[in-house]
Amino acid sequence: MEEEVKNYVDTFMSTLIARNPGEKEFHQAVREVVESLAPYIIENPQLRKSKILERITEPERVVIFRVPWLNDRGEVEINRGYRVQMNSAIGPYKGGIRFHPSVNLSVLKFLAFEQTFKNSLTTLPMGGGKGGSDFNPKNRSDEEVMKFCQSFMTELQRHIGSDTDVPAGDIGVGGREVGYMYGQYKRLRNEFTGTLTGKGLGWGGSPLRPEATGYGTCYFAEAMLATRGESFKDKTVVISGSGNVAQYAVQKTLQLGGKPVTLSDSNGYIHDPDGIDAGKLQYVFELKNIFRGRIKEYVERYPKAKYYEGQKPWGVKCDIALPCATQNELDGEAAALLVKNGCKCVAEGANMPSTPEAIAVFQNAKLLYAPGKAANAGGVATSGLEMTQNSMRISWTPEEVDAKLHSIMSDIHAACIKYGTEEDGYINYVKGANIAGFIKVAGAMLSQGLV
Ligand code: NDP
Ligand code: 2IT
Repeated sequence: MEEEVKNYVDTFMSTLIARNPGEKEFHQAVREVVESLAPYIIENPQLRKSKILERITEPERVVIFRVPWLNDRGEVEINRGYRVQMNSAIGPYKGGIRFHPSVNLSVLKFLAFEQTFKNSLTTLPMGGGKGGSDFNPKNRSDEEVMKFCQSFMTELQRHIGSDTDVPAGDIGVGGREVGYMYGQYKRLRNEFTGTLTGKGLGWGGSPLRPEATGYGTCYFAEAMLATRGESFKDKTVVISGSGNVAQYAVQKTLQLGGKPVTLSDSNGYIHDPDGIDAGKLQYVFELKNIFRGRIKEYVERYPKAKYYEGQKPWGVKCDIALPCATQNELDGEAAALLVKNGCKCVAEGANMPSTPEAIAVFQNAKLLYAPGKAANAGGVATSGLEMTQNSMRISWTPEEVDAKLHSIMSDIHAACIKYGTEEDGYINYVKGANIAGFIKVAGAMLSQGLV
């Protein structure tokens, strides 16, 4: 069987790589899923004959477009816009928009692929999609960001809609960008519908959508820790990133009694041995969301903390690690350091932050390790709740949304246990999430015929 699985994976991957040359992030995301699913596919000839895995790795549609705009100096700038509509078997395409210079087709295909499984895990009816641009919003004025968002949406609006494809935020896209894009969408289409999520509270947004990814990641980690009779209480928590997901991961860590000690950005990390408490977090909210500053400024305000230029926080001794910045930010060496320093639990707030080598280190050490598609699904789940509220034209209270978010994260955790528990009792969350996410999408694809 082992030999058959290996052959299946090798053959599948060499065909996929030949069809999608150079797309290394996409290859990485697919390989992880195919390695989990191969035994299941081999046991189910119907899935193999229907080529479900070959179909699920081929986007239903990819749109690539020119985004021309004028900067504040009156110069013409050209960016490239994308929307990858990966899979609509169980609902309209759903997934964020990323604005970052590193955005390319490979990155967006990996994200849209992961999103398909993640959205299926939420139990809500959402297909998988992802979009974005190589536009860099850093050091741009509000006017420039608005002009870019308007030009981007002028093309994107043809391809999306509340029952077709519902974008949201991701790296570089928060409330400000969603606002500008929604305004332009509404103007061009003359309709006020739930076509984007992450909207402002006063105009169709859901309570707790900004908090949802970070909170959900902590709820998931809490459930993981509970399988070993542990909790966040008095645990030291290392967090990377300092954007939306990281900020609310800090907040929920504090509420659960943990001690967050790090934050980072692409330039370096800060370590605050006394802990980032609620007052310091308030400073971070303002620094990042209002002044759009850099995390190194934290040490000017709190001199007992230290800033480490050009480094990542994984060498800081901790009990729990929550990577909340970006893909491949935690490699095999970093994973080995975390294990050596006694870390017990890693839950991914970001998408694919751990390299395959890092995942192998965690799993060999029998650490509690959960991939982003399970642990960070609270963000898109709450987007799904925003879609429901928009369709019903009502608003739930923060307490109602929080209760639903909590219960969705518990259900995802239970699904991982069901499909991921190994013979020795170790919960392989990667396998659990991949199989549980796949079963629902594959079943829908089989029912809907060859489309
Ligand atoms: P933000 O743009 O709010 O913050 C991103 C953070 O990550 C910043 O601190 C940024 O630092 C850092 N970062 C980005 N790119 C890099 C890089 N190449 N190297 C090092 N650091 C980097 O984004 P979010 O917090 O929304 O997203 C963070 C992660 O969470 C992403 O992987 C995203 O896909 C994932 N995610 C987000 C969800 C959401 O609802 N927003 C939902 C589920 C997952 P810098 O300022 O230097 O760029
Ligand atoms: O990666 C993700 O799940 C997101 N960026 C959120 C997507 C969404 O539609 O809310």
